[in-house]
Amino acid sequence: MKLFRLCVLGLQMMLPAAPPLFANDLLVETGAAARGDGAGAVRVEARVAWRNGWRNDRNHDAAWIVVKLGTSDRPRWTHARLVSVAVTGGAPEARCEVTRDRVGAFCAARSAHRGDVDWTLAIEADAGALAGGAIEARVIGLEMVYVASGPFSIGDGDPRSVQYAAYYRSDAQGRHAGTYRVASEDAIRVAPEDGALYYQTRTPQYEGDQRGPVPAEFPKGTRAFYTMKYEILQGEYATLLDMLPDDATFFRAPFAGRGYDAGRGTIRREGNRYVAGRADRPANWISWDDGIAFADWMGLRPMTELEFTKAARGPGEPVPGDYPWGTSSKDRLRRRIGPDDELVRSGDADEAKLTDETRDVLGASYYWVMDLAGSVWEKVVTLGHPAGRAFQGTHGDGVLGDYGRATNDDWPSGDQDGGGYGYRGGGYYERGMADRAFNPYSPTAWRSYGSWGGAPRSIAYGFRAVRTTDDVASDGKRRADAGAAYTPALSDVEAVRLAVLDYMDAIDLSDPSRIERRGHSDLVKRRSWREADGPWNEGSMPYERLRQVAWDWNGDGRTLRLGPPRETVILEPFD
Ligand SMILES: [Ca+2]
Ligand SMILES: [Ca+2]
Repeated sequence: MKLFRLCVLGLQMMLPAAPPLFANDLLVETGAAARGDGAGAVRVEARVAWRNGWRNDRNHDAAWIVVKLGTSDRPRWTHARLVSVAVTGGAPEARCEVTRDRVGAFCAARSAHRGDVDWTLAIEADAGALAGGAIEARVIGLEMVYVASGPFSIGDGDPRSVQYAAYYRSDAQGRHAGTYRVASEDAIRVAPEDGALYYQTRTPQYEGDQRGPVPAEFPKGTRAFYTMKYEILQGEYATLLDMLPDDATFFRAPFAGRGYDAGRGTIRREGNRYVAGRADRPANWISWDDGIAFADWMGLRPMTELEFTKAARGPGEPVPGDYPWGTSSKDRLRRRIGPDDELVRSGDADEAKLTDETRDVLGASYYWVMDLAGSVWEKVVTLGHPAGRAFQGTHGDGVLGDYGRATNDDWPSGDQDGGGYGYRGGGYYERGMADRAFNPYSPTAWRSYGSWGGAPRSIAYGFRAVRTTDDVASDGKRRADAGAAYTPALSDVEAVRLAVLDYMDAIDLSDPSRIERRGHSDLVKRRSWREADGPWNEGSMPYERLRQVAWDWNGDGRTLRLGPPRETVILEPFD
């Protein structure tokens, strides 16, 4: 069960007296919100709690936190850029990091941990252009799993997998010669040539156009990213609907069709509110445009076929016919959809019992991502269509366009044969259905619909979103990462220098000759220069804009910080 409880500020915190019943629950409650001291700042308190969290040698889970702001009366919610998120209480010891684009923050245990987490947060956010008056805030969270950087393998060692359009490493005649190792984010050659990536198709509309290359900008899964631990849940999707402008709800509401109620759908409208009767049930009947709208609104992005495979398998060489739980068998799987239409979550399927030895019981991936095979089909950006290969992995900014549509230009879009996306992992259809070749559980490499760019709302179709981490490239250089111009390593002097240079570009210094590449010691000098020159931002940029720029390098306590209005920029010490 995943609670997605949201309290409007001003109400008393409604905390449950007992722990939630099920293992996969995220509780996010918004506490008091008030305008802060600084111009444009809002301070929001929140509680974030879930069970069975972890940080171990392999990876960790986390909460992705975003804040929506409105004003009293009839709010039209806006996405708040975050300034800082501090953990003010709870256990275990935790750390929240605001992403570089300030769209949200990841909160995770700071050191080795396995068990419940329960934190109170103090969030400072940008009120943006919100008018005066009482501010209303909603903190929204998702459970996420960290997928580490590094190479991995796609395809299946079993040559029979080619009939399911599995990828493979080609020999000189275009035949299956084993799995294909994805070693970097470099472009991938797709061709029936020795060493290239290739696959067989019977119906290219479903399996892909066999063309390439897959450009370097296409997210390949060798860079670290966070994925949602579960598919979008009905309660989460109802929250999206509930906070959309009225006109957008007509396009995003999934429940108008016949068969919705009988087909496990429980989202409905009650007056002007949208609610889910079973908030913890995976959200089916979600189209592609619905899913990417959710991703954009939550500051995330769709995942690619390659990232799906990485999240399922991890870095190792797979056994033939593997499922995400690492074996080629479903015999021990207990996390199945029962006759009551719910995923079984008790007994052996209790997520508290998840270890590497019980992944095949819980249906957990190498990184402990849940339900990648089974439950509902995962929608992924495909390699097998031009609109998919054009994907660059930009992140949503929390703001939807007209008709409640995602606004990222590089994302495939369109439910009716839009192209550029497809389906992986299999899905559960009618009540009591027996296992078939790839329904509800598909072997990881099978992709018989991996490039099918049609997205009717269906009983077995869901969605799961991801986000690239801000981890720095080893060379400290800029990345083509959306939302962030580049990502400095916090301990990397070179990267901090770049940050400062961009900062100075942004404030339009009158003398470009002063913008030079400098080392650490020169940064300190420049600080002196700034202070000696007084409020150097005056006249070149409004304070609010300057503050926004500065926030891009704030939040870690080590790069840049901007004080209250009319104070100078301070370079914090860094290693
Ligand atoms: Ca699934
Ligand atoms: Ca957007």
